Amino acid sequence: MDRLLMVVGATLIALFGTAAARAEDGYDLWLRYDAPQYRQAWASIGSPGAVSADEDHPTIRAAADELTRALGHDPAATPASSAATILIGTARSPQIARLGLPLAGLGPEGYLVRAVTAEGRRTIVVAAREPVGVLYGAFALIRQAGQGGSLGGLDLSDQPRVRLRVLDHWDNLDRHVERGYAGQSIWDWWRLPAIGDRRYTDYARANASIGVNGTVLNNVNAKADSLTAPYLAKAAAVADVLRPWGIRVYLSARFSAPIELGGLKTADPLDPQVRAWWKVKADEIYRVIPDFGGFLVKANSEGQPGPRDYKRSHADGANALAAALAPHGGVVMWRAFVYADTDPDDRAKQAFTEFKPLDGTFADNVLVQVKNGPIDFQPREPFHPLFGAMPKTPLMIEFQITKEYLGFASHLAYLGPLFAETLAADTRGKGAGSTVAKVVDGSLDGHRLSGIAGVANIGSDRDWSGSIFDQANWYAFGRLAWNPTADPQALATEWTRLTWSSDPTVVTPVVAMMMRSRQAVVDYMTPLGLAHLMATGHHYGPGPWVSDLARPEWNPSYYHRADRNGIGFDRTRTGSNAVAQYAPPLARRFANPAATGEDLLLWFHHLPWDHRLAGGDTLWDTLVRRYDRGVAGAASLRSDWAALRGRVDEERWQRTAERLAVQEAEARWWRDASVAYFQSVSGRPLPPGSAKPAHDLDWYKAQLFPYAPGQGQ
Ligand code: BDP
Repeated sequence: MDRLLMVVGATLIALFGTAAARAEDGYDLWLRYDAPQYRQAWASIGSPGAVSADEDHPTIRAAADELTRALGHDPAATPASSAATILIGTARSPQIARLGLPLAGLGPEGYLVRAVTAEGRRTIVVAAREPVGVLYGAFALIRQAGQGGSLGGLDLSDQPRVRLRVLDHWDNLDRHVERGYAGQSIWDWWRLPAIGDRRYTDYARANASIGVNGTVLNNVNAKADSLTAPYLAKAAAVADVLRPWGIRVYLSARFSAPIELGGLKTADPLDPQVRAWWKVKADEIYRVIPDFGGFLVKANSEGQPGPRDYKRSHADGANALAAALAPHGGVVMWRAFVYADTDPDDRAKQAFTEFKPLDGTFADNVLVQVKNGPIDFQPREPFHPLFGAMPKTPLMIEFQITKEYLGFASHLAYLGPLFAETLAADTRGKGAGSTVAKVVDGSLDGHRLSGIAGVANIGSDRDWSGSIFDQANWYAFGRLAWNPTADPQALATEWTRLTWSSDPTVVTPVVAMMMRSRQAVVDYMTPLGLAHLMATGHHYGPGPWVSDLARPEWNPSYYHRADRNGIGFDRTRTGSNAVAQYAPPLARRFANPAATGEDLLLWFHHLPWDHRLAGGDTLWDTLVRRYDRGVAGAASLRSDWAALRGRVDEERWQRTAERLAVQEAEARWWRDASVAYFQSVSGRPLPPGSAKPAHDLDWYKAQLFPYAPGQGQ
């Protein structure tokens, strides 16, 4: 009998003893509270047995439950007694008030986390002015525990620099996600509102943990249906789940809804009936969603209706909706992503041309939402010239977290460096130091409203984002929205410890892979400042040869302008003069190829193939070598990952290895197809040591992918 028990015991140890090898499917994201470092961190402060809170508020309850879960306890069970405790609350809590903590200086979302001794007990106190600050403090404490190491002497305090930290879901009502590569929409509109999903809560937890406080539930290419009573009831059900986690719901509004839903003959924003319709609609929304955030609007862009249809300005349109929301405290996020095939001017200039003159004419509760670059979420773009040029208007920045143009969810491209590169760019709008980050957080021009939006990469896939590494882009987005000057490498390190392992032999190589991954993608897709060379429609794979589409600016040939003599888009005075949209010191820099820098060279300049770069090589040779460097980069990501087998759980290792193999193969495909095409134009030999493409150009042109995921509908 005893022997039998021993055998069973030994088997159990064999099965469960190797904690690192526990099967994981990525569902827990960066909130993996079973990871060994948590236990060590809690032990360092006496293994708190309970979370103590004496305020009855749903957000405080959410914070307490999350901490209880992170401590490894069952939130439903009676708290265990121990010598240590975690005390959470606002100044309205008598226990917190007694401690006399300096809470007054914190903003409404700020927090303070400290190790103290209260009533003779070791206590970690998580305190804030408002419940949502307590929630953020709880997650800061958990994040700290997840980094490994001791929590003794803890003293953390922080608050967000940006007010609206928003995910934009490009999710349709039939659950198709435009530019989504992680399954279907998590919003199951058909089953809502009666039938919920545990995922909604876990989505809220994940977002709260990184500070995201708003979500736009539906696609910017919006259907008016989402503003009908049944769909508002569905959105209200989601809002009810998200509310305790400090997250407000927003909706994309279709500008022509007064016609489609209201039966009006016009959607003219200055028409009194149209304005009355929006007011009644806003009142209806706030009856079911009392803390509704507001509208996101894509107007007169890529076929969407808008105020220009009635010869009104974008400000007229935005202000009409803003007037309806203002009595309820809602905002309008009005997108500046506009360009028209009827406008012969450089596409990169059109948003600036249209919006800059409107500066100062938007209502107080309007933010203009500007993509990070002047074209469209490319692997690398200069910052959008509207940043620094509209001081009287709060400008939100919009990033794309989903990787429409960076290899979908199968390529590793950590976007922290892309986001940070844009945010750190100096617009020179008000002299040196006028960074995009300061424009966006409102500090440069003293705006009360500020915001950052990211197009979500979240779907119904078990791992949420289509790959484990794509979770890092969601994470980095949230953390940079909280603090736009955060260091992307520090965020990669933090995420890696939470997601993969706190073992330095994992953290160091994984962070190194992440930090070079985006440049590798730039190199094998669009090196030296090239852009928009992907195939038509789905944007999957290379298509630099495409030049027969009806709208000129939909053709890759419009962007690269390669011919027998050279390559690149001349945006200097001899070309479109887009450089003049930047502040004078930058305009001068970008007008000069030697000062522009290689990363943006062909964005601003059309140069001969023989043009010599700083390193002494010709432009042609450098271009090919950049493509080669990109392929080598992808290959090294794969081999570095191979070396990590056994150091992280096998299931996630394997899933990641599969994707890195796809990335390497597709990097070669991109490189070979691009080199084959550009060589057919330049007529030049490949530089020594550079391999011939695997196929001829016609083979690459013949590759078609009608069923690639994520297409617009
Ligand atoms: C483009 C996408 C398209 C979006 C558009 C937008 O291809 O699906 O609708 O951006 O931002 O990059 O509105």
